[in-house]
Amino acid sequence: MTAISKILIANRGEIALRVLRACKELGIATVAVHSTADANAMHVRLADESVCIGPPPSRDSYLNIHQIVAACEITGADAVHPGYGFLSENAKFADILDAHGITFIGPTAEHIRLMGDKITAKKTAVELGIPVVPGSDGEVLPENALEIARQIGFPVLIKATAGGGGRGMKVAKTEDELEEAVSTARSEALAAFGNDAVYMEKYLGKPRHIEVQVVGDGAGNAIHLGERDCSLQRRHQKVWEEANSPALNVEQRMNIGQICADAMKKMKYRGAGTIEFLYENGEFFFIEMNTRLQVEHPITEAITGIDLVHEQIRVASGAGLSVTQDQVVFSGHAIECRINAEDPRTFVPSPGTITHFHAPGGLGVRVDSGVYAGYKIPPYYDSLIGKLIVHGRTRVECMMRLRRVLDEFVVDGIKTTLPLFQDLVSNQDIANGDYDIHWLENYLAETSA
Ligand code: MV4
Repeated sequence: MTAISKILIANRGEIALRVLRACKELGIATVAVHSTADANAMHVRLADESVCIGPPPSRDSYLNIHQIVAACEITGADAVHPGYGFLSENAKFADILDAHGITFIGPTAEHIRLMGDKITAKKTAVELGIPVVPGSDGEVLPENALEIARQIGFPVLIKATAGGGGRGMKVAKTEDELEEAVSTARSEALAAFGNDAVYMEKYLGKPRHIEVQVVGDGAGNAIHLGERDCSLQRRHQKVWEEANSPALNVEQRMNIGQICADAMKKMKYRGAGTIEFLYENGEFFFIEMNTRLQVEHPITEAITGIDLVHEQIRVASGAGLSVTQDQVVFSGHAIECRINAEDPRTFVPSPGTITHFHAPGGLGVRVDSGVYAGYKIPPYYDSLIGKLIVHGRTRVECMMRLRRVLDEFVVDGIKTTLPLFQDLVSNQDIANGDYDIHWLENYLAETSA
């Protein structure tokens, strides 16, 4: 056991607040770090202590490892929670903290590296008994691409091994398109990630994106907390997520969940993780694993009652998980809407001052946000300003509640994506849970003026 008494939160915005709340509940002291642009941010105000770590650009502040380590030394923080984004999946950061005797609240650097490289991630998934998308065994070179593609069968998808999150992918529908797809994917991968290695998969045409939440204690015990359906996205940015997936029944949920939990036990995974699948015609295909807390974790918390950040802190300190798989009870349905400071049709960012802010309330409503009336949204960071999470006993009740809650939500002075959710909550396909990963982009194209 490595007791944790002070946590430095290496993040900003709603997730910094989210982590801070968990620390307070556990009686752990908190240190906020911030750029000069975030001096007035809520996470700074609510933390026990704060340290300014640099100028507005992320690379000089929230991504500046040396400044963050220095802030730990100055304040005597014994652990760091990285939130999501920024340094949350940076293996070098985990190594450096380790070398300084500071606990990284997350998996081992080795596991971060393993899953960061998409070819080794997929190989590992196969070894652990997780079903994967049919594809190349490893790297694909221009000279062997055609042979591999013929074995897989067209259409195929070329992906960057250093990629993830959809960057650097190219589809080849036929043999004629293959050579160009491979060479463009390789040069884009080199430019974006400094690594031109690519691999190949069977291209799935109309899948859903379903991900399984896992938590492990690093000593061979692990559980799953069900799945989230994140199919509603635009340009690889999730917009609306729900738990459970409207596409799965209890048996499918427990089956894929058990496969994931068993895999995490075998690898002795520590911390929270998400195993991402494409789901088509009743089958799951692993694509990637995220070794961090995710933006949409609150919908899992809503249906399980389990605080994922509490669990992360527990396992980081060696205290083990607070529940066994048998004690996990899934209850009802939850939906998260990501509220971005963006035009709801064009998604152009809309920074500026919030003049009025009223968050909705009532049974089954959670708002995670760091903004307030009078707050000026800086232009330097992600446009997520809050998350609305609604829970109901059934999906129908959840949707009815969401409609009511959206009417109550007021954010004035800037544009937000709230009007988009007003449209979605009244849409028939959404009501039926009948959507795939392309649904939202098609809907936006069809309904644009
Ligand atoms: C795919 C795919 C179809 N077939 N792989 C995009 C993000 C990255 N994590 C994987 N992605 C995809 N991989 C095969 N073999 C389609 C996508 C994809 C996608 C996946 C999840 C959510 C939204 C998406 C939007 C476009 C493409």
